[in-house]
Amino acid sequence: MIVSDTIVAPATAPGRSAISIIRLSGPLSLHIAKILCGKTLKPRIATFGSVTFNTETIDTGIWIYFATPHSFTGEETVEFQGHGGPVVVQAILRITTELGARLADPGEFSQRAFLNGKIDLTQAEAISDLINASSLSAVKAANNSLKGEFAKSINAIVTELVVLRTQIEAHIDFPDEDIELKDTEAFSAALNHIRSELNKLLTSAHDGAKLNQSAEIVLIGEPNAGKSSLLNSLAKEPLAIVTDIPGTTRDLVGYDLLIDGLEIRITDTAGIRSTNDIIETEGINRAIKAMVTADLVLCLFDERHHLITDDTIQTLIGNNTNTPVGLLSTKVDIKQKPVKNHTTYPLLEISAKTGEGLAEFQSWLLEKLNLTTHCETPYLARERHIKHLALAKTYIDATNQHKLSTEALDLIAEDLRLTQNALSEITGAFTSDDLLTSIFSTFCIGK
Ligand SMILES: Nc1nc2c(ncn2[C@@H]2O[C@H](COP(=O)(O)OP(=O)(O)O)[C@@H](O)[C@H]2O)c(=O)[nH]1
Ligand SMILES: [Mg+2]
Repeated sequence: MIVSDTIVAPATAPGRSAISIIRLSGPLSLHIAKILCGKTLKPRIATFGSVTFNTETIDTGIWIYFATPHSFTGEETVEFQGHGGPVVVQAILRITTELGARLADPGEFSQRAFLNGKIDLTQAEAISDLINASSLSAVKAANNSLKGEFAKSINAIVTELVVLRTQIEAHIDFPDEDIELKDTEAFSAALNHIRSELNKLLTSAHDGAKLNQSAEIVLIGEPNAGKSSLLNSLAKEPLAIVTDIPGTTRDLVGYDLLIDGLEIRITDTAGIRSTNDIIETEGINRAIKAMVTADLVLCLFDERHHLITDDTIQTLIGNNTNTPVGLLSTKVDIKQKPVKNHTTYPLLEISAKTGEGLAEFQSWLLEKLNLTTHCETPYLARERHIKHLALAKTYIDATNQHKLSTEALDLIAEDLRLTQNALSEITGAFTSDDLLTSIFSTFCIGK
């Protein structure tokens, strides 16, 4: 157990809510809780009590004490579930810091859980991935990683590597001992097995990384094209002001659209046109900036007023973006005939007023974004994991360059060591001690 100071932080989101949870972790946690509630707290028992400091009661709620090491962080931990008012929460945080706690840094509870060996790095990352999951598939995959499935697959490969390294290093370090690589074929087979397991893991990590992606869509077009109406219709509430006065929308207005559990951020913007209005100009600049970082720009057109051509779209998006573009022909409810697509961009007809085309719009959107709502993958992987898995693959592949011979053992040993290091970086494990233990456990050291 790493001895550290006592940290405190609200565990619930800021703002007003029915309940908020404040969490203390570290050696002073129970001491601080006792001062505030004036009661003896028993581990894992919910105790009703107040937060009273200097005879003044700030809140009443439920106190729960988790004794070390049976807590999330492994340290002495206390949680207080109180009323969810920002002033109440701030007052409790201030009092606990007066009593010796320190405000926690972001992720510090999980970091302590990792440092105290309660979870490995992939599990710590999975906690954050679960919270930020943008689809049900991502939730499932993050839960698998949280259960330690990803680390288990990595550790299985590491175990195989350690066995091979033990054989090789023993031969290098104790050449006088009669330890030989008995069967080079078996050794090559073991290497091949590691290689294929690593390849499988890399493939599922690539799939898993896709789940970590979320998409951002920006609605642009001329004023009055129906951008804000579309946003409101998708959100089923009037988030953006809709009028028939051009230039109504100025600021960016966002909404997280859920399609089969997949979250897609849709941003309404100011209509793009020349204007002398300073505020509207700023709104247009924001729209242009949003286009650059978006995954898809949707150009909305009221076809009754404009023939849609590549030129008109280029005028709107200018040289501002390489982001893919799609076209939405709006107000289909008051159009005479179906729109003909004279452009090279994909086009869909919709009506924000009647909802026509909006169901199709959702699947069209997923297709244009190359997203799927049902991605079955065992793990939710991050770029960091892919980077280290790819590195591990490079090292294990490098062992292929050497013919298995006594002269090549040093080189193979080094490649295997680097492979293991790359994998251990993923789980955050410290490996050299493990390796020493493994090597000498097969020897009589007293000799
Ligand atoms: N008939 C019809 N009118 C619409 C539709 N969408 C928007 N409008 C009208 O078009 C005008 C401009 O809409 P708005 O959403 O503010 O356009 P924006 O400037 O692109 O955000 C408003 O009067 C809306 O009521 C639609 O699907 N059908
Ligand atoms: Mg608008």
